[in-house]
Amino acid sequence: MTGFFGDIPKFTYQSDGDSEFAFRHYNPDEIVMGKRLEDHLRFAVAYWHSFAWEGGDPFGGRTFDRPWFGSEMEKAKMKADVAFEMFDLLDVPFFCFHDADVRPEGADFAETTRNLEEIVEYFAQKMEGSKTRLLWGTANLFTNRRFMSGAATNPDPEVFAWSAATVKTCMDATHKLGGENYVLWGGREGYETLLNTDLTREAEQAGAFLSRVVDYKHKIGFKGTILIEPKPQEPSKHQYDYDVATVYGFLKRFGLENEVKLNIEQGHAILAGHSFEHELALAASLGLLGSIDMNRNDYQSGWDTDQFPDSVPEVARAYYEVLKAGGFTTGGTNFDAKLRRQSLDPEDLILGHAGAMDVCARGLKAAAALLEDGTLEALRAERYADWETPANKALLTSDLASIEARVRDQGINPKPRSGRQERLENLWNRYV
Ligand code: XLS
Ligand code: NI
Ligand code: NI
Repeated sequence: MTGFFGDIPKFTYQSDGDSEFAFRHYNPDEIVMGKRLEDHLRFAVAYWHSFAWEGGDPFGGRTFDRPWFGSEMEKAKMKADVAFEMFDLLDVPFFCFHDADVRPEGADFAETTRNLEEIVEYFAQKMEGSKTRLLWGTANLFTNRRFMSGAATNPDPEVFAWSAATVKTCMDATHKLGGENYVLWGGREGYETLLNTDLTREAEQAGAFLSRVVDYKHKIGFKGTILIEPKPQEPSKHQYDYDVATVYGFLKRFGLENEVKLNIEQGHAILAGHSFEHELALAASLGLLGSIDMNRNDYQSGWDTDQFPDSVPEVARAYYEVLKAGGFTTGGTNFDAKLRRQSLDPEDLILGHAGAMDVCARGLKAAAALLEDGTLEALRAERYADWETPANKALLTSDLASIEARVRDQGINPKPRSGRQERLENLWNRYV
C-alpha cells in the first residue's frame, strides 16, 4: 500500500447513513432491465486526468503535489500502485490510458517503447490481483511538439511514420492487457490556417492511417472495437473529426463505416453546438454508437473543462439513448474528467468519481424506468403510425407524377397535428 489515500474506506452501496464515502445510488448489483447496474454503466477511470495531470491552466502551472510526479520508471510504478489502489477503493470495473500517461518518455523511439512495455508488464501483474480491466488504450499524439502540425495529417511524412509506429505499440499494449476497445482522438488532426493547409492531402493521409490501424487490428487478432472520438475545436482552430456526422462522412469516404465506431464525449457534443443526446441518437441510428466519455464542460466558458457530471437530468437523456440502442457492448462510461485545480486532496479525487457514479446511476435508472413504462416510445411510434399502411409506404418508392395523381385523385389535404412537446416533457420529468 502506498498510503496515498490514507484511511479512506472502500466504497460500498449504502442506502442510508451519512458517510460521504459510500455510494448512495450506485448499487452495482441492482438489476435494471434484466442486467446488473455495473454491467450497464461499465465505469472507467481516466488515467491521464486522475494521475498525470498536474493542475495547470494557461495562467499558472502545477498545483498538485503528487509523490509520483517525475520522469523515472520508479515514479511511473508508484503512479500505477496508487491508480490501482483507487480502482479498488471505488470498485470500478475499468480504466483507460494513453501511452504518455503511464510511461516516461525515453531518449528515442526504441527506449520509449521499452518503457511502455515495462509498464504494461507491471499493469498485467497488478491486474491479476484486481477486478479492474482495461476499457480502452490510446496513443497521445498531441502533447509532444513533434505533433504540433498534426500526427497522421502532418505535412512531414516522418511524423506520419512516428505516429503510425506509436499507434502500433499502443495497440499491442491494449491487446496484451485485454482491452475492450482502442480509441483514436484526433488531437492535432486539424489546421490553424487554410493558407498553409492542403485539405485533400490531409484527409487522404488520415484515411490511409485509419485503414492501416484497422488492418493491424485484424492482423494481431484484436477482438475489441476501434473507436474515433469526435471533437470540434481544441486544440486546433478546425478539427477534422468535428462531430458524429462529420466522422460518419469520413468513414464512408474510406469504406471504414463497418470497422470503426465512435467514442462520444458529452463536452465535445456541446462544443459542436449539439446536445449529447443528439450525438448519441445519431450515432445509434448510423450503427456507430461505441462508448462514451461522460464529462461535462462549464456552460459559460466555451472550452473543454472536463468536469465530472453533476446533472441527473442531463445524464438521463444520454442513457436513454444508450439503453434504447440496446446498451453498451464493448463500450462503457469513461470519466474523462479532471479535478478543479484547487482540489488538492486525495479525497477530492475519490469523491469526484464517486459522485459522478451516483449521478450516472440515478440517470440510468430514470431512463430505464421511462423506457420500461413505454409511453414515450408509444407516443413516438403513434406520431409516425400513418406510414405503416401499404399505400403510404409506397410513397417512398413512387415517382413524383404518380404521387401528384394520388394527391389529386384522393383529394389529399393534410391537417396539421400537435407535436405534443410539453406533454412529453411532463412525462419525462415524472421520471427524472
Ligand atoms: C480530449 C479528449 C481526450 C480523449 C483521449 O479532449 O477528450 O482526452 O478522450 O485522447
Ligand atoms: Ni475532451
Ligand atoms: Ni475524451
